[in-house]
Amino acid sequence: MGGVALAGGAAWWYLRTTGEQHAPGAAAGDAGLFVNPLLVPGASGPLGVIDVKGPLAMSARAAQFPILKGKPGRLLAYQVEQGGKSFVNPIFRVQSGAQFSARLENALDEPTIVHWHGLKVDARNDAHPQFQVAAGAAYEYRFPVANRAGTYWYHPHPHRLTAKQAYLGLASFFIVEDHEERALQKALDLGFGASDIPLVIQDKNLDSYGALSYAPDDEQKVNGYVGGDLLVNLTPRPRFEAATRIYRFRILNGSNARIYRLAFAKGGEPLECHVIATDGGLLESAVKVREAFLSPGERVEVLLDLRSARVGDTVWLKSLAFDPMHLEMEMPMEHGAPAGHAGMAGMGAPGLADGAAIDLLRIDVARKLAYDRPVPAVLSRLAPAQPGTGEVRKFALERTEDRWRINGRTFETDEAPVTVHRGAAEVWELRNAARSMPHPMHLHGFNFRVLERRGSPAQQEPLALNAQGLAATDLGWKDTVLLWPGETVRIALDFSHSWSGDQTFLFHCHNLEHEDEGMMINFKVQG
Ligand SMILES: [Cu+2]
Repeated sequence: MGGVALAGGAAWWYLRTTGEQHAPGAAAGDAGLFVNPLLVPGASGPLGVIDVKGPLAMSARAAQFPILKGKPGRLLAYQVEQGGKSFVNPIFRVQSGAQFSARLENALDEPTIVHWHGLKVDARNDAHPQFQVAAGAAYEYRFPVANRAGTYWYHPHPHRLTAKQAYLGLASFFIVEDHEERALQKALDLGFGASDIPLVIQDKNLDSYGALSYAPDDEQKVNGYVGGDLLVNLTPRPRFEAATRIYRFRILNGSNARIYRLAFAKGGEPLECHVIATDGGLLESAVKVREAFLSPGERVEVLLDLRSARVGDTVWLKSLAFDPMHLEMEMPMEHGAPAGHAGMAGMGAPGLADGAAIDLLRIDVARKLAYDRPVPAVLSRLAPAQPGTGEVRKFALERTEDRWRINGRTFETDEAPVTVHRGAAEVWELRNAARSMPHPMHLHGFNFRVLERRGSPAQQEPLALNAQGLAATDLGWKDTVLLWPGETVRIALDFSHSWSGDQTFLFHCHNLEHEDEGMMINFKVQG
């Protein structure tokens, strides 16, 4: 990489991690080590907020970022210089209906392209690998923000380099606002970065210099690359000081392959929270849950009610232990279950296996606040999902001949195995093989509704809220849906759009190693 240390902010980043201690992993039980102030969005610097009002100039480049105190950590980042301020992986905040335009300069030493994850854009703006930008070249994005309010995000999508570049740091949020969103902010007195906090959860492997290393072996390419160092907003073992009020957390799983079983807990007891939004924005009303699975690429927004907490209380955001279901290899059956699969799942991440219990964020209730805002009864006038009367198209997810495949296929840049008609309403039935792995399936260009989830494993089934088997994270508008081994999920899609000409988009697994290894197909929207 062409080494470019970012001017200005470095000293502040060192300050941020004062008191930081490094220990391998963040396995549950290291409570005393959570002393690093959580990085929250500010007016500049890493995850600084840019209220987008005009054309942007951004670059993808190598940057210095000491994730660990005193270590010259390096990563890849998006950088924007604007109004005398320097932004690293800036959070773009945009009003629904506004025009978005950005010039991407590729200052990496390999191709890249930005994918606006969840946004309804045409193919040219969507980061199909055919548009990827050579090292040293630039690309112009220009599109109207057609989405409703929601927590979207952006990350690289170059051919077979997505996993590496996203892992090395290229990712941030794209927040869309509209009148329903503003009403919620007003009702709950939310302030972005103060009481309305985006959290990107990523698992990395840091070397002794505090640098990220991405070197999956063949087995990690099959399973996905999981790391032993958990970061929330690039902060290891983070701590957040809260008041006695309602907080909104917009949680993004920005990991390459690790799934989280998210839960809040106080004194070892699970706490209820309210799910208010999923990938594509607000639900009609809040849904109380005690846990939720979040797979790579998915977002879930929750309200955590600390009104009745006491000063001195500590609440944890955790990932509870679960079965990672790495069943892709035939193994001897013992006691009716495949023997030892939970053990093999941890290879490559000593001490922090996929599915292990993890402490993610320590929330210390530090001050009393007079706050009496209730959770609004109605969040959004969200239309119910249509039952899905269109053509049913079937997609089989399985591993054959040593590759993860969609309907037997792996990715070919210039082939489109699926053609749909512009304006068509369709139902897609996604079926994950019994001997498989979890696959978070992501659709570009359009959002969808989840109609039903069948054949769920024992750890997913109790989360179902209705007869269709849907969990809270299946509600509302989605762009990524998790399929456990043995599950069949039906989604409803509407291929209406306002662009001219044929459009080719991607449908792929968001386990980024699976994606780069070819678990991806083109679909063409004709007309
Ligand atoms: Cu996959």
